Amino acid sequence: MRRETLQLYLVTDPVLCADLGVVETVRRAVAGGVSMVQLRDKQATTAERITLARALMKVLKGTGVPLIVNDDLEAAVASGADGAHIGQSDGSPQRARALLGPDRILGLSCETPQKVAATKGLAVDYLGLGPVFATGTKADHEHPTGLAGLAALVSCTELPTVAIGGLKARHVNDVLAAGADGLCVVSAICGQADPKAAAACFFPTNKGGSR
Ligand code: TZP
Ligand code: MG
Repeated sequence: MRRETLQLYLVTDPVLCADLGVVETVRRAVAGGVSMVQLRDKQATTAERITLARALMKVLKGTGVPLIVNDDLEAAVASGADGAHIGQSDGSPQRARALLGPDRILGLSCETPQKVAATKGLAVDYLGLGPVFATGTKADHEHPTGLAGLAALVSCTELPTVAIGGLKARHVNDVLAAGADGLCVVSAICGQADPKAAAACFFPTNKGGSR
């Protein structure tokens, strides 16, 4: 995948997005420059994820922004989404690749240099690295890496990488300087009164919406 696609990666949270809804939040955030979207809903059923993923695909059509489904390979394939993202306890990347087929995007979360190094040779398209900072958005997150820890993780791979965890627009320069290709955010956009403006704060020179 193109590294630029990871520049501003929005992960949706149905609770934080309750006011506007996930679909409208995504529509506005993409207009503000979001370059990739992940549907993440831990409580939903596969059927519900398929329905929501299809609605998101409609909103993303023609934008060039890929839709990734978190931790539900069946929903990713059935909805026609562009890919799936898995964590370290969501089954093996080999199994995920087999279910997704060769063309869909597969992302994997890695929290330690050992886990990053272990991706060598795997058919994974990008790595999600972190959490960089502590965050209330994910209750059970691993110990934060900090920016130096992020740089250490990036140095263990040649794959495209995106940083996650407590990231705000003020962290863009530091995260890119650490070597990551982009920033993955939840609460910096989900639940904000103006998701388009919130997204546009990250890379103000991007037009958004026409990728
Ligand atoms: N994985 C590691 S941290 C995190 C996930 C899904 C949540 C990040 O949320 P926020 O609100 O951008 O800190
Ligand atoms: Mg997971």
